[in-house]
Amino acid sequence: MTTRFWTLGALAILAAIAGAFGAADPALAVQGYSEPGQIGLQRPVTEVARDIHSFYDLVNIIIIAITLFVLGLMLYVMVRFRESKNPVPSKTTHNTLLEVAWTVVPILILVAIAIPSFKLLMLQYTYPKADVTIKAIGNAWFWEHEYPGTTPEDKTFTVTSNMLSDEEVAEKAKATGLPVPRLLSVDNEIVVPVNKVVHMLVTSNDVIHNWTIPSFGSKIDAVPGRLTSTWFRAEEQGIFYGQCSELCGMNHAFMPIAVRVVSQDVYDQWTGALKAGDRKKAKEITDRVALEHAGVKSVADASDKN
Ligand SMILES: [Cu+2]
Repeated sequence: MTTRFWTLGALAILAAIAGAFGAADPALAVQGYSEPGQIGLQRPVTEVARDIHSFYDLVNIIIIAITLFVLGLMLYVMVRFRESKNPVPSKTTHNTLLEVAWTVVPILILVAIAIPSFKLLMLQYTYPKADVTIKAIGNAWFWEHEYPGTTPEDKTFTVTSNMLSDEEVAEKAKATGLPVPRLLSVDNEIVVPVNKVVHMLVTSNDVIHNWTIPSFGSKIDAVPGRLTSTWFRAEEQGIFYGQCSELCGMNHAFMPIAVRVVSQDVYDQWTGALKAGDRKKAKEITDRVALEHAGVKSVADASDKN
């Protein structure tokens, strides 16, 4: 009877937790940053990020099941074999069946974790052919992104992103009527085309930083004197944020990364403007797309909404 009670209780808790995982998704943010009160990880927009989420859920369910099973066993033993009810303890030392079971079952659990884990690693480290290659350079404390040209006419250009101060955030939010997340927004966003493979080559000018966009499932150390890399194929347009994820010094918390995912057409206009050295036009393009991504046609329209 006692065993049955604990089994049912454990199952009920597991079901509730599984329900919470499943139910968390629809309420999540439409943009690439975490919302106040959000449960779970940032919404994935790449295959790698989706696989990371499934793997995270799988491992969590296994961890919770093991923890509840062990808790149940301990409580059962404490009650069933307490001194007052069991004055003469058993002298049993070996039980072949039990010993085989507690060796084999953990092996099976590890195999069940290893298979999806290796599949995920394969996906993360098998680079599809690049449509766009960008070099990210970490600096204390801001990011530079270099878009290398492929021919002498195809000019290389660099986008330098600095975090917006609290005053700048307030100013921009007021001017555009759009959400401008604090500690994430930057002056110059980098732009990539939607549904295209982007190779991100990552390095640093000073100390170790880390380039990451959680919604892309990309995270890699930026090491001075070395080139590391990650790749992503964003399946949705919008703005996606990340923060330096390697403790790098005083302003570590203030060097965000902002990636704007746009159509190929807009991407070509933006790169065209920067190759021609017209930073003002490039900025106008990203400002215009920001309004479109927020579902408004113009600044006046955005102000109406507020
Ligand atoms: Cu850093």
